[in-house]
Amino acid sequence: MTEFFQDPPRLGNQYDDDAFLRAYLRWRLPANMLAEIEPDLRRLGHRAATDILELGESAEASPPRHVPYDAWGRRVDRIETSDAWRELDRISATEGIVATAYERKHGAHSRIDQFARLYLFAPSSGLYSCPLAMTDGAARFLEVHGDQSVQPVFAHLTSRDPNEFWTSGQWMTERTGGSDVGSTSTIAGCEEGDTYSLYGSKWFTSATTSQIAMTLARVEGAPPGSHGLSVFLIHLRDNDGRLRKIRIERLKDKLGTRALPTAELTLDGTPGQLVGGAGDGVRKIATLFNVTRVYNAVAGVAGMRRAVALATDYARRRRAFGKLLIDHPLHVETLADMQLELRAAFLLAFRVVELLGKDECGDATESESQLLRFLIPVAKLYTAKQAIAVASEAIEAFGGVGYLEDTGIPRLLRDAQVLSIWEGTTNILSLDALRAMERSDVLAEWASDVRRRLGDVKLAGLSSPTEETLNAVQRIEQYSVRSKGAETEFQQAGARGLAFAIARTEAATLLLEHANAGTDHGAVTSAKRWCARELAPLIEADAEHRAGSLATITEDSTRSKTATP
Ligand code: MFK
Repeated sequence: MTEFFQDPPRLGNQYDDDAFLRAYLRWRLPANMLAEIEPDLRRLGHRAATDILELGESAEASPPRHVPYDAWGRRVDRIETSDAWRELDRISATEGIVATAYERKHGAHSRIDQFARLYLFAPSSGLYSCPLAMTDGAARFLEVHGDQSVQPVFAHLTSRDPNEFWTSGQWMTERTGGSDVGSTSTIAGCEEGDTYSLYGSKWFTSATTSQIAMTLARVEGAPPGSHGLSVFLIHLRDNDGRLRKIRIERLKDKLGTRALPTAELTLDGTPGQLVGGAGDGVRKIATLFNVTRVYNAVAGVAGMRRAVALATDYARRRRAFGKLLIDHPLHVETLADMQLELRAAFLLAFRVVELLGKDECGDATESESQLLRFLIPVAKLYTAKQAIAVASEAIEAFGGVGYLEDTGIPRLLRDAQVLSIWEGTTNILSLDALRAMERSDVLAEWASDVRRRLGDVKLAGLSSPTEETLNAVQRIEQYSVRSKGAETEFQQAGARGLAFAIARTEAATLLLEHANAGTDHGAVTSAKRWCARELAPLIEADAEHRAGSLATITEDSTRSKTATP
């Protein structure tokens, strides 16, 4: 009798195998630019399935370790990382994952090139994409708010030379929380000129092995709240490699992102350079976190792509009930739903990437800059939630082995779960989008932008989904008018529903535009399926049932209290 052993899923070249990515790039990039960058993307696609993947897995298997003291009792606070983690740093530099954006070789399109690289790199990188996000955000912050004195730091952050390349941390979260940043309690005392000494605790600091970090602190005597905060640049170590008055309390024990050294720190007189002048720290550091939020969105869709690639390959190997999974209609339907979610989220994330590229190169109109500000939280919150849903579905597509740690598959979900938490949770970002709508006429800008783009969709067969999308825009506007006339509590309670409705409608528009462009034969089916399924309920039903939410929660928790023995 021959024993049965199931074949594991395999990954091929992640550029060549990704027809949708290639169709998108053909659609959005000039042919000569694509021809120029394609060899790099193809090489990275190969590496994402070979050496980078191995390094990412190795980094995951050898998580960072905090060594507080040396053998002789001296406090050293070393964070030991694996060789693999350090090699991923070098590869990030040589592959230009950050640098490509700042070389701006292809003007505004450079961001598309760069984020396509990140898309290929991220899901194999053991979360090295996280320090890169902070690094890119810091580079952009220094470019916008820094003066000549920070130019050498900027050059390190955007270098392709692995011996020169630096990464940056972003330290915003304190024990008071990662959301309510205005309550930051770190104090900065002025020493001389722009040099300050920082005192405080940072509760979650990612990438603590970086060379620099950007952080928030309140200059002594500055007013409370976010306007009283300022942004500081910290060089973590002195010339001998010792931390500069920074104590590492511990590394965090996390659900996922285990290769990533996330630490809890005390700043005890740490020297920091004030950048961008005193005050309005949250507004200034938004330049940084808007970039990291775009990374979050692209890393989210990259994770979805990995989940879909693995589940689809497996469906071609796994037999059950006498045939391959790929021959079971219901399984195919599930895979198609995952693929559709991926397409929609991908286009939403890359819409923001395109706007970011234009904005940075001075090519964006005022309206496009406003749309960028508005769509970043929308894209971040939507892609994060969908990445979790798709990762969960992928695990189920594997059955029991999908639940086993040594297959590597559970990591898809553990690493996806953080996407909706860090860089602004779903609710915080929904409220952020709501505030953007309150402070400007961005909703009207968005609606007229969508209508204009839908006006260009002419392909036969797309008229009905185009009508559905136009109708969705109208319903969002009507809801918004009603909401504006209602109590603040009603508006805030509906912010998530509104943000999701906008995300789904923007995605519908992008799917229709993509189908209309004719670079991908599956695009028409995707656009029709999306519009039929995602635009019907939208937000009205959500609003109707909201009134009783608090009463229901209060009643249920009262009941559970009385039920407790
Ligand atoms: C989960 C653990 C895993 C381990 C990893 C750890 C990694 C650690 C990394 C982290 O720390 S993740 C946590 C990151 N935290 C955030 O991303 C912040 C989330 N909170 C928000 O985004 C809040 O909305 C915000 C802090 C901005 C609210 O603060 P305020 O002071 O109540 O907001 P306000 O008054 O709306 O904004 C102040 C100014 O900033 C305004 O400008 P003006 O002063 O000119 O009026 C805003 O317009 C501006 N602003 C706010 N959000 C903006 C923005 N500008 C542009 N884009 C935005 N998104």
